[in-house]
Amino acid sequence: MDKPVTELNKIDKKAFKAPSIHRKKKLVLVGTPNVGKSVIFNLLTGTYVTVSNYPGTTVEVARGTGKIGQQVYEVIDTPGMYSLFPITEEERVTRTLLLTEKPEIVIHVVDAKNLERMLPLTLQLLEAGLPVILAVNMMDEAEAIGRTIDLDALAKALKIPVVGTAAAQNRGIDELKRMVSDYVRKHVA
Ligand SMILES: Nc1nc2c(ncn2[C@@H]2O[C@H](COP(=O)(O)OP(=O)(O)O)[C@@H](O)[C@H]2O)c(=O)[nH]1
Ligand SMILES: [Mg+2]
Repeated sequence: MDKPVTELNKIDKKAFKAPSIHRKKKLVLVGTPNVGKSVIFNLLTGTYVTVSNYPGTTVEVARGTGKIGQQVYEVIDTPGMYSLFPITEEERVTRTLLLTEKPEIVIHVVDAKNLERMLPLTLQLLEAGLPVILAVNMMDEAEAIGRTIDLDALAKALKIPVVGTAAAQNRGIDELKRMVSDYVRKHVA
């Protein structure tokens, strides 16, 4: 009569002691509207994506799963935000999500054409202690208007990984993935 109970205990303990490598890490995409977050989200995730209202709100958050290197991630696409100090419901949701879900990686996606207007949010995210990688997207459009961006200088100044991407052309995405893997290997146990 004792035996089944013991077996059950064993199973439960095993479930709770699953090694952390099998736990999905979280990767959150943030940035202002129309910078390419959802295009990057689609490139990072597979076909199984769920879109649901954030609890208690009408704000939609998309979640998918993607493998980067050897690690499986829950990838979360957030509504646009201009500031970590929320004015809109979308911003409030994104702020709450960032602070409660404790992602291992936050990718701040910015538009290379309007870089200087978007960097204040990068600084806010860093000040909040979030693990930020900067994806300078729309590099194709920046190049088309003759803008060059010194990504290395930016990375040195911000002391975070910075990658140039043109997501709509699938450019820079492999490098972005490599940076995510490197970051997680270095910073996350
Ligand atoms: N030229 C160019 N267009 C892009 C790039 N990335 C995204 N887009 C386009 O920009 C628009 C907004 O992208 P979306 O991913 O919906 O932005 P989100 O609002 O940040 O999620 C779409 O029409 C995309 O096809 C890029 O790197 N280059
Ligand atoms: Mg979007």
